[in-house]
Amino acid sequence: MSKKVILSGVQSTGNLTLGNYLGAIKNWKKMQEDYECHYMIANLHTLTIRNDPEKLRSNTLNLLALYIAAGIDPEKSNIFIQSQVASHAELAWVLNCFTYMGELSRMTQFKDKSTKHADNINSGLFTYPVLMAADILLYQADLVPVGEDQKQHLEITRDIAERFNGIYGKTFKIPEAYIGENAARVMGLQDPTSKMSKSSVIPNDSIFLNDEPDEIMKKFKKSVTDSENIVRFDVKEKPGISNLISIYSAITRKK
Ligand code: ATP
Ligand code: LTN
Repeated sequence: MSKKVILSGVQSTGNLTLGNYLGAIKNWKKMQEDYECHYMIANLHTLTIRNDPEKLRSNTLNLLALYIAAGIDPEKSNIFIQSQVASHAELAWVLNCFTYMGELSRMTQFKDKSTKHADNINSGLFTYPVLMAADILLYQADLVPVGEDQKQHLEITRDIAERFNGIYGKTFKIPEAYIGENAARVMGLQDPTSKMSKSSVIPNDSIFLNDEPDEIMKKFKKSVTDSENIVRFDVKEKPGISNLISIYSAITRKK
């Protein structure tokens, strides 16, 4: 029986965070043992924000090095740079013609990013999920390992594929999101109500994979908790403590 196909990617917007690692890349590593895996550096997706060309080039190669350092083995998995495979952008155009403005305007990432980059709400930011759908459908992927924040993008990918198949006959495999049970959504250490992200502008909010160990300890020690003198898991009432417990559990594999 042929192996199931996996495709995933990370935007080359900077250093990887602990959130990227626990939410996505840790699962990629496990999957490469049993599946046909394609792991992409999503550098076209980063064009939705303004980039310095030199910085983008070095971030792209940096991310490649981080994939390998995180255990993605180029002998077992296909690692590639999105912009070097022209069919991603080509299929994105075709799929754009099968995607409705209404469904794109419901995407929470679009809403978040257009608030953050209010001076540059370009149409790439709006059609971002269509390029992501092209990435996935091009490889006839069965499973897409991502963090929880990408679930909505997987749903729209399935809707686009089903719509296309409904009109022209079975063309695309309908992919499924693979979301790990632990740490699918790591929150910021300073603002535990929003997700930890590479592009966070809040100092000490994100742990980066290439932070020095004592810097990591300092960030954890400074993390925002609450005034109650008790450690208990309660995401609503105690988001800071609950986030620290989830991170601890994901790293030590203790439940
Ligand atoms: P940016 O800040 O540039 O938007 P990001 O840190 O949100 O970047 P992405 O490149 O958008 O990272 O995401 C790469 C992968 O990491 C995706 O699968 C995403 O779901 C996952 N991921 C990102 N942040 C987290 C998080 N805080 N917790 C769990 N998974 C995450
Ligand atoms: N949008 C994703 C990155 C990404 C991706 C993909 C993930 C681009 N193309 C295809 C999975 C499959 C994000 O994490 N922000």
